[in-house]
Amino acid sequence: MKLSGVEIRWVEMPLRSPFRTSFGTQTVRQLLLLRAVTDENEGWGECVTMADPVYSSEYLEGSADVLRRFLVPSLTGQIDAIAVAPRLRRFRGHRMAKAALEMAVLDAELRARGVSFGRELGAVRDRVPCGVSVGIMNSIPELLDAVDGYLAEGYQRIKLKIEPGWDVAPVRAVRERFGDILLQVDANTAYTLGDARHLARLDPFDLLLIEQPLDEEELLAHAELAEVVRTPICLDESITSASSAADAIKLGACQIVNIKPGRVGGYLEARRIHDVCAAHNIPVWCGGMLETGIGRAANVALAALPGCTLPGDTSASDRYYRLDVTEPFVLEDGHLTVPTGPGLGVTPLPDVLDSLTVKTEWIPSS
Ligand code: NPG
Repeated sequence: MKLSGVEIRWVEMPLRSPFRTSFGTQTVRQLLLLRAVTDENEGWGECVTMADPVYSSEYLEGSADVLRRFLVPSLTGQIDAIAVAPRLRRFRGHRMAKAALEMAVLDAELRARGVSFGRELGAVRDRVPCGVSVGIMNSIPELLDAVDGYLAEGYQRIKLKIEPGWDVAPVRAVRERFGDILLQVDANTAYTLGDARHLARLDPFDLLLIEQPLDEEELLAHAELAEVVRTPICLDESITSASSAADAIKLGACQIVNIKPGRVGGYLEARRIHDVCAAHNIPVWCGGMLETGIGRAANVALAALPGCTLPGDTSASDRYYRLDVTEPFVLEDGHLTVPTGPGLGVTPLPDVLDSLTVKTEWIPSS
């Protein structure tokens, strides 16, 4: 396959309600959609970087810049998806930008071959149970209302965003009100090892896991924390590759892993992490980064792999957006259906995409 170039679209998607985490409040999701044009087919990719470098060091304009100046121009001559990561390896970091480019090439390739993402990645389910991530709220009654609504919609698991000052009380309130639901928390690195005893106060609430309590570089500290808290520790930000996953497991820094394809450089590396974890009996689940229907389609395929034994942050389109760029993903009986069409199995609706696009740029590959 030969890549002629990539069209980047800057897309702005208003959120239905503000989404607050320990790293800030989102009201609009700004992201990049990529359309790879090859001599065989076109493919779509989604770059999940945020506008500001607050979740990781990557940010939207940085991703656009590295795609324009280094990544896309490296994909000259014959190329297939498996060769994308090795070609881009000499450029350090920028995993979300690399993931988006590999995803677009993989989509083009799979569409040409008539194979779905799910089949290519090794999906074993035709639908996946879905969890929902609930942001930090202004008050406990507001939180309880939100959780009540999501449970009524059928979500199978609730994840509460926490930070110092918003942790034990909201968890207790949700547990007391809703009883024996699947419940977990996500700290997005908001704590230090000095908070270990405080975090152990979450133990009585039988959480599925506590996600990324400490800084992303603190693998050893996570292992020490695991000696103090009984709640299983899940890593997100710390896991950037199959090799870092293997290290974290060996060190005892995590008992569960959140896989986000953007964070780890693409769906092919995501599958390797899945395989490493499966080999060590470490459960994994598919994280989310407020994707459009494009990223969601691929995430749902990943979530259907055999080792994804916990519900993912694979919510329906209407959790975040009134208008998605594709046909919306709709929750049915707490599940989303894994697309079966070639490639992602979904494409952007041209008029909707145009209405959400604020800028477009063509980057030739040579
Ligand atoms: O359902 O897509 C979703 C969002 C799940 O909470 C969620 N994502 O820290 O995991 C996270 C958080 C996030 C969102 C991180 C956007 C980065 C960007």
